[in-house]
Amino acid sequence: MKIQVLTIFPELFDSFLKAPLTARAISRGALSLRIIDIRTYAEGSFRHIDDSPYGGGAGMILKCQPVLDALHAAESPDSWRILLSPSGRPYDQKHAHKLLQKEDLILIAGHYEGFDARIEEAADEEISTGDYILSGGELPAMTIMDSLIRLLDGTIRQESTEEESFEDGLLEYPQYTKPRSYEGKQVPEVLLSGNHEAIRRWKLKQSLQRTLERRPDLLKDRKFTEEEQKLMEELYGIRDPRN
Ligand code: 9D3
Repeated sequence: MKIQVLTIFPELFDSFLKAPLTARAISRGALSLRIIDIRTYAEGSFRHIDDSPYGGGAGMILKCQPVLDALHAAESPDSWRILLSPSGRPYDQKHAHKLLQKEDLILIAGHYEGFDARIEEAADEEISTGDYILSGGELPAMTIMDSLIRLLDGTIRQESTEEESFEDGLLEYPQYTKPRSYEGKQVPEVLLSGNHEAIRRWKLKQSLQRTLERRPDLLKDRKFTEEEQKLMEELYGIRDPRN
């Protein structure tokens, strides 16, 4: 997979490029990553990348010329262009799997400001990483890249993707390691029992309980198995405690 990032703060990506996950994917040849400084495309003696908005309003707007020139220099016929924007579609794990199918991604990050709307038209989609205001699209770009790179074959053990939170629609069960007792708090007895079937049921029950109590929104369209319904009956006295 090839990823190119257009940004006016390329230095913000320095530590991301050095991070073990990223460095390993690049050296394996699974990833090519290029950080492009939009400012190098700015024209005119003042090299302006932004300007005030037509019609008035606070703040500055990223200009078409430097961003679209940088984009056109980076793009190929099979590029998928993503604009990072607080007005974009909220990102999730399902979306990560969709993007993993693309061979050539271009991520466009703004900073402090909005984009000229004609830049939005040049993108294939707009993505937000969540409902909070950041100072720019750089951390969202790194968030998306991190989620993709860890899914690239070989960077992590296959089994850990499958068991993971979100992949089966439930939050993770609580986990413990040594010691068995810490400040008077004990590791649940079942985990020490060696009874693999009992342990599997306990983990599933914990996952169900946590999801129902913390993130009921994740369960909106989920179907429950017979076993899950039985476990929820043990927990709440009913087989489907939603709503
Ligand atoms: C005054 C209106 N603001 C939008 C709510 C303007 C604005 C604020 C902050 C425009 C851009 C930004 C910087 N944020 C991003 O570029 C951004 C972002 C975010 O702030 N939150 C979650 N996801 C993203 S993706 C890009």
